[in-house]
Amino acid sequence: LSSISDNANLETKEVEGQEVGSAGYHANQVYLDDIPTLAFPSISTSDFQFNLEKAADIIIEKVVEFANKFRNARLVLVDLSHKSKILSLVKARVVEKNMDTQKFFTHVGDITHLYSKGGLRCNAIANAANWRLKPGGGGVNAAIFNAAGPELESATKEKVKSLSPGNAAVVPLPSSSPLFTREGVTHVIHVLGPNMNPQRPNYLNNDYYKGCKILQDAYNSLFEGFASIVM
Ligand code: AR6
Repeated sequence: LSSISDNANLETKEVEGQEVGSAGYHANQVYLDDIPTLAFPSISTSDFQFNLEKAADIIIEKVVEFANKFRNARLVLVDLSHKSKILSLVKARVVEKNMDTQKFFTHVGDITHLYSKGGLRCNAIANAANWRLKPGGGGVNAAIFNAAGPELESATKEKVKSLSPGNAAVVPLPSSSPLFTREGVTHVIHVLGPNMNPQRPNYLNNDYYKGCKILQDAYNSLFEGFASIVM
């Protein structure tokens, strides 16, 4: 396993009574350093049906670019299940490329409960949004809007009306939002990725030339947005 468990440099403190998760690290860890952290889901690979191998390559490419540019920041790719195919593909590449697992690792858990259930403090979380930036619709978008309360919808509306594919919008979370008070998240960054699902808007009809370009732009825009908050 590539992630935090193998990393001797990352100091962690176990919370008493927690069991060891099947990922091989303790489910509730407190990260003693406070490096600015962004947690993000794999953009476009579920409802938007983007190819997982191609997405994993792009995630690694963009994470490496970010890590070379911003040394004092951490990125965490999150998915709900230990069986997540995208997490496995990305973890394999992290090992292959011998990447610094203090600056980038994968985490299994709900992105709306990273601190309360996973002991992972994140300043910002990314949302795989829809172009209207509306709540609901399933996936991580529904989870984040639900968890953040109506505060996120109004804060989003104030900031931006819609997104085109490949773009991200940074939204400061009002301090009354449960995501802020419970999880310590100060910003949600909405990202609109490429769509390969014929039932959703801006369907790319299997055009992976365009699709890859848009996914690269989406991660660029997401990571630049994160850097603009914490640097
Ligand atoms: N915590 C962590 N990861 C999650 C969670 C969660 N609570 N929920 C889902 N994922 P998707 P897309 C993972 O479908 O493909 C929406 O309805 C999931 O397993 O949310 O970009 C929007 O409104 C997958 O790895 O996003 C858009 O219309 C990843 O998050 C559309 O779907 C992204 O899955 C966007 O589709």
